[in-house]
Amino acid sequence: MNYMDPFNSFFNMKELELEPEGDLIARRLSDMQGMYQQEDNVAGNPKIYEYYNVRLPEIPGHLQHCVTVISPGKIGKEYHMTKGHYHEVEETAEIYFTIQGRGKLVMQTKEGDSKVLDMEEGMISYIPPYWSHRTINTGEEPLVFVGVYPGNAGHNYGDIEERGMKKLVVEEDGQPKVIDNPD
Ligand code: S6P
Ligand code: ZN
Repeated sequence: MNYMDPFNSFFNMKELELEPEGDLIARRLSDMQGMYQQEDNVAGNPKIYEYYNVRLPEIPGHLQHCVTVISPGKIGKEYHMTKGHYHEVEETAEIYFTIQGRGKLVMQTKEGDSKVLDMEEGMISYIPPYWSHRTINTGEEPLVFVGVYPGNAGHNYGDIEERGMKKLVVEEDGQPKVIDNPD
């Protein structure tokens, strides 16, 4: 039997960096074209979020885990958010553990049901099989959370890239509000 050695990763809460780094993926506004309602007239190409994947085999039995950091800010009225995805293997679930900041977790099924959960320090959110998921930073500091999901889950971005999500999170009178997507 070829055993993998157990190992630790360390998330540096001051630098907001994973050690050792693993795979670091940064998403800027240009990586999310068409996902925000008002993306024109935004100065520059702001970094919206980044996430660190611990490198693991993409096979059943393993548990992928990664840390996402969404910077605070808005594009038009919409708060900074992730692209959102279904898992390629749709019957795989995920757990998000929020370690800093405040936000919303928007989920949707292919039948069109939507659910929105609050994210705040200490919250453990369960994303059951079949629900697509997107996270939104509604606070003034970085929103930081750990995601844990099956090794073979994979990611399907296409559906949300093409059709968006039914619920948007916008700022109204200084407060986050969940609204229906007008498109
Ligand atoms: C992976 C998990 C997260 C996201 C990350 C970025 O299954 O849900 O690690 O990958 O939050 O979001 P997205 O939608 O760009 O992958
Ligand atoms: Zn996921």
